[in-house]
Amino acid sequence: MVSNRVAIPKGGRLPAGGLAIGVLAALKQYGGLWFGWSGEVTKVRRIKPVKVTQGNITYVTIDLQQQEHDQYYNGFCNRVLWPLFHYLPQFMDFQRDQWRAYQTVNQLFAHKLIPLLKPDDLIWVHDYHLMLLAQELHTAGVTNPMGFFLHIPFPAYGLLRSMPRHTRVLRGLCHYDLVGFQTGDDLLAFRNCVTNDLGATLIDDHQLEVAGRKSRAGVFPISIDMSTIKNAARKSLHTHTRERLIKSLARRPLIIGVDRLDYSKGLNNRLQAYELFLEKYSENRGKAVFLQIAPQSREQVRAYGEIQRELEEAAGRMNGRFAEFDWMPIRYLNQSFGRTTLIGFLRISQVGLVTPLRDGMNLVAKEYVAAQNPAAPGVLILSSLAGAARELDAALLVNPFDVDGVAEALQTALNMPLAERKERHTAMMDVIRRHDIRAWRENFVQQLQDTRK
Ligand code: GDG
Repeated sequence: MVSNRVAIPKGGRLPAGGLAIGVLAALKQYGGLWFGWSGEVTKVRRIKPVKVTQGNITYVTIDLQQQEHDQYYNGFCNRVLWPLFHYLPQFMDFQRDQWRAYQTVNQLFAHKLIPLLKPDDLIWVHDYHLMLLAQELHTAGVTNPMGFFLHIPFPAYGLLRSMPRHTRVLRGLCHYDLVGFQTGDDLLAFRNCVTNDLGATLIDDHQLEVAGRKSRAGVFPISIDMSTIKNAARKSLHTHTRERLIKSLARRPLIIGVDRLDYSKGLNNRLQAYELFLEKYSENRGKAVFLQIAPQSREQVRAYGEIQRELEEAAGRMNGRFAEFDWMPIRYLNQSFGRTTLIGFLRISQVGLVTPLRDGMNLVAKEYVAAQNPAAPGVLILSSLAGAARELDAALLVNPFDVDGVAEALQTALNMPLAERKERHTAMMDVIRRHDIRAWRENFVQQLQDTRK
């Protein structure tokens, strides 16, 4: 496994982030090596990568130098690829030296990975930071099967074209034997881009050929481990934090949001929708409580600092406007919680509010459903622009840009009869059970192996 960042579990605690959870679950099943950046930024890189073995997994990490970190990670990855691939080009800020740093770091990863490779290794690369890695490995003569999974959406051709160097990126992707996407829409967009831009030949629904090299491309919706969530939900029943939250609510209904603090998660619109909900449906004032958990991420990128300020202001304004001496409408926390605590919070919430402006998948939506008590499940309100909406169509689907629609959905959710809640919950559980995290990794690995047949 190769990803930009390697998350070595410390005392059973993982950093917030869907990729880390998915990669780790796969590695636990197969055993193997996870290679990537240590998270350390140093003046001079340690020559030898650092190796740590825990059980059947070996973690190998390298450091990045300050300039690489600024230009590759904060630069091309998070100021160009992230906003553009989330259909938010207004946040894109292209600089040529950042593109060069992106190439250099992909080369560096290849160079440091090669000595670790065994002839029968399958190489599975994750996410938008490393789209050129297969090309670099090929140039150095590596012939192992190489797969790539994109955790975020893939943009439509009309949008991708606005990114300078997009042809180079597409060419890089076509060096992988298998390219995986979260949804059929992403796959379609990719096929469209490679035919328009590289003149690729589409052999069938899943195979394409560019400059004499054949690749496969497919859909592998990432998911969750149902039993882990259920166990955490059960364990959470006996935790002090759960008791404290329940006591603090004094029988008021709880609406929950859990997202990394990121402009793509639609938190601004969500807060506006909640404010409108309190305005329009005034019977909820003094009653509903909205708990938004938003651990900080990518603090060094300017847009993230700005959105943090905007959200603090919006939450403060709303509390100032509506709060009473014994009730606050919103509890806004830039804090992360342990897994059990978090799942426990999801379980006791009457509404899960998941309204990204775009999202590759969104695991919180699936976790919310899996954490519910089947006898009295809460309601999931889900953005139709999250990959998860393709599977969880029994959720209350909303367009996150339609603030009125989200406010209405909140009112509908809080008043939904038990029979309808159960029906929707059962339908969503069926989908998640059929396509769990195991199906995701096994399908991907199987298809990667098949590319050599
Ligand atoms: C990317 C794509 C895609 C969040 N706060 C805490 C916490 N989390 C956990 C959640 C969930 C994970 O982090 C977040 O995953 P998401 O899928 O919601 O979002 P991204 O981080 O943006 O992930 C996304 C994913 O990759 C996988 O492919 O679904 O579309 O953007 O598991 O529960 N976990 C803990 N404390 C927190 O405070 N322990």
